Amino acid sequence: MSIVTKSIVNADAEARYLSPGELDRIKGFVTSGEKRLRIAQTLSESRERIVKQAGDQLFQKRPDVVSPGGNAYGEEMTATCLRDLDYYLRLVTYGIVAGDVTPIEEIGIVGVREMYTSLGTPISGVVEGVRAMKNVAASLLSAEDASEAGSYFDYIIGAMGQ
Ligand SMILES: CCC1=C(C)/C(=C/C2=NC(=C\c3[nH]c(/C=C4\NC(=O)[C@H](C)[C@H]4CC)c(C)c3CCC(=O)O)/C(CCC(=O)O)=C2C)NC1=O
Repeated sequence: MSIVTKSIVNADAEARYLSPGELDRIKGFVTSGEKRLRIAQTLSESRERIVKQAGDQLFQKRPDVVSPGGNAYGEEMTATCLRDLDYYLRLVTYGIVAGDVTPIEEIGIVGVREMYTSLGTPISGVVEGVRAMKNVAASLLSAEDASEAGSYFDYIIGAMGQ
């Protein structure tokens, strides 16, 4: 839910007008809108490059995951691994557009440890891949935009790293 919808739901539950604080937060959301959309657009357009380069960096750092016995060993499993990175990049663009990590949390964080554990996927490897995507994304953005985008990647890294 965006900050706009959330604020309206909260205010209406108490049959009151939006508070100055709520209006202020909505103003921040609207003011940063152009920047957030610009970032989401760049990341969406560059998704193949970001995923490919991040994958290369991940497999260089963690050759174990693509070696015999590794969870991403073999063409099909490697492709599934890269697909997961693409999923997380997509969720990052949702978060950036919403100005809120809730979509990332609901779609990609809740239950993720249990899921990866049951698949035998090393979560540290997924975190490494997300970190690599953050760096590749940063190289395509201005410093200011990279910092904004970075906070969403950091959210995933922090939430998975617990
Ligand atoms: C959008 C929300 C969402 C997520 C996050 C998601 C993840 C997800 N990753 C999966 C598998 C997988 N995920 C990986 C990923 C990796 N293995 C490694 O060693 C690397 C560290 C890592 C890549 C970075 C692999 C290799 C599999 C296949 C595992 C298997 O089939 O044994 C599966 C099992 C079903 C399938 O193969 O599609 C799910 C559900 N699905 C979703 O709908």
